[in-house]
Amino acid sequence: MITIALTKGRIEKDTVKILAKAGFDMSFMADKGRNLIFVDDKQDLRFLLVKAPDVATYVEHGIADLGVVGSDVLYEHPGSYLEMLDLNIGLCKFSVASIPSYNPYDHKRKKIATKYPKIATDFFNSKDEDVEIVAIQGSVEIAPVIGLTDAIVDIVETGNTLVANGLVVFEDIVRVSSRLIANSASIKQNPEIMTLIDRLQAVVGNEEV
Ligand code: PRT
Ligand code: MG
Repeated sequence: MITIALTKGRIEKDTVKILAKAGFDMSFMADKGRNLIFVDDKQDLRFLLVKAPDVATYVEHGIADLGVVGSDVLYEHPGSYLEMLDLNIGLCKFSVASIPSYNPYDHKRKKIATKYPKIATDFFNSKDEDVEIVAIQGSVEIAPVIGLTDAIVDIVETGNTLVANGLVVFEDIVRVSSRLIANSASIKQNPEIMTLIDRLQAVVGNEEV
């Protein structure tokens, strides 16, 4: 039995599509209801639907052999799992955004609101810019509007959320996509896991990252 932890939510559908394209019968997940564990004895597969940061936790502890999770989450929660494939889904980017009148050069020590303190800190440090991070749990977009911070670091996909809140992108930080991660002991113990990864790689068509 191979266990795969999937990020519940917006990247779930595309992940299931990739698995179906790779030849797995995913119909057992069609009627999800409130189920969080799906077992298919015929294909010897088990799926866990969990919150994004927990995907890495299940894989690290070897409860899941494989996991699918955004690179944003992996960056923020580094751990002892192997990154096997870029699945090229869940595409978005990290950007620095603020109100249009914001001038980055006005602020010697920038105050930045974000749900992603590590990526924000590393980005400004890499540019030798002095930064104060204000960790926010959500609705980050309002922070520069109401004057809590000078700008934000957040995920941007279509840009609609920024526009709706009167913000513009000042700088892009890095591309974000969903990755296939693996437990290293699982890979050594069960050769069928590598076979499964090869099948997924044939669908997404890229080299190991
Ligand atoms: O939202 P929730 O708390 O339920 O869970 P989550 O954020 O952990 O999961 P989910 O399903 O929202 O996101 C899962 C993964 O999808 C993330 O880890 C990213 O890798 C990827 N992804 C792709 C996105 C987006 N696109 C995205 N647009 N994650 C979040 N967003 C949010 C973003 O935070 C911002 O608020 O959408 C808003 C911006 O979208 P646009 O289109 O208006 O620019
Ligand atoms: Mg979300």
